[in-house]
Amino acid sequence: MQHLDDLIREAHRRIDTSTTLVALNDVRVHYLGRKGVLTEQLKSLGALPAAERAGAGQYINDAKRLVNEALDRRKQVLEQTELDAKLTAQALDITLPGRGHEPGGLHPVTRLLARVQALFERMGFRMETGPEIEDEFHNFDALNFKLDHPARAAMDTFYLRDWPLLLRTHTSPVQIRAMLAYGAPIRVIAPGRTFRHDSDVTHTPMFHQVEGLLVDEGVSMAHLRGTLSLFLQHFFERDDLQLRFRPSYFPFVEPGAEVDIRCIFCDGGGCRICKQGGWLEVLGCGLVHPNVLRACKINPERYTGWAFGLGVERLGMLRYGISDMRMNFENDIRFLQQFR
Ligand code: 2U9
Repeated sequence: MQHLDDLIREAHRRIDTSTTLVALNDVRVHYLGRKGVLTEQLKSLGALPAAERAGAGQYINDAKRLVNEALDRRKQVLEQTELDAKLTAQALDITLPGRGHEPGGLHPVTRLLARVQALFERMGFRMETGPEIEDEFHNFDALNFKLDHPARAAMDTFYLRDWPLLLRTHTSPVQIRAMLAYGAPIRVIAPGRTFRHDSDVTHTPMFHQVEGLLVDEGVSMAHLRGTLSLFLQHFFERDDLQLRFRPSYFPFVEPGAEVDIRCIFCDGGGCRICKQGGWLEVLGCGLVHPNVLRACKINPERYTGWAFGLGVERLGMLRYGISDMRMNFENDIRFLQQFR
């Protein structure tokens, strides 16, 4: 009995000093398992004289019950401790706001196109589109390009294997098709993708243009200037915007001009953007060449017309300060996020 009391005391001490559930289970197996110390004690009862057997059995069973209860209590404590540790380690602040979803946005080129289109549609221009794969007639011949004009050379134009097909180098063939389809008078804008064999900070092999065309009786350079002036004032949101027409050459117009605006960054004082010149080139234009009208079955003795062409990415450079044209087409989310 003395031996048993020592065993029980030792069991309680080991239970109370167990610090993990695994260690506690080892203690349970050691005392109460199939070959456990207390279990063996019960088995050895048979060796006792019959008179002592019942009392000793009762004593051992009481001891087993007490040890069992002590094990259960300790188990609850350790389980709670382990749970507390786990909760602390995996602490979640459920009061924090969620990450949410970033709203998408329109690509800067899409925004600029929509803006230019909206302004011209308000002035009565109809939007026309056409194929990106064109032929030499609509892209060059009908636009008064001589056969040896340098822009036809393969270094500027992407020719397809199936001559005379090519990727259009401007949207002008759209207006050729429109004049052939509807005749004069006509008032259209042609937005879309164009392709040239060119790539650096201010050129990408694919870029967007908006071109405009107006043909009617008695149309002059004065109408052209008035229309472009109104458009540019609204586009740049400056009603005191100053324009400058410089003579220039394009085979499809005569006379041809390039249009500059007073630098919107320095108001003409001279800065990095206008290279100290005080002016920014924004588009090209002119009176439609009689040969072009003739190619479209319009009588140049009766009708005159004007046209303009602008590069959308170039307008983005001026309106949003995009310094490298290639950024428009890299799909870098840090670039695109700035146009939401
Ligand atoms: C037809 C007749 C005439 C369109 C024109 C320009 C001048 C011009 C450039 C602007 C920047 C091309 O994208 S860019 O490099 N365009 O300077 N475009 S007149 O004239 C036309 C178009 C169609 C039937």
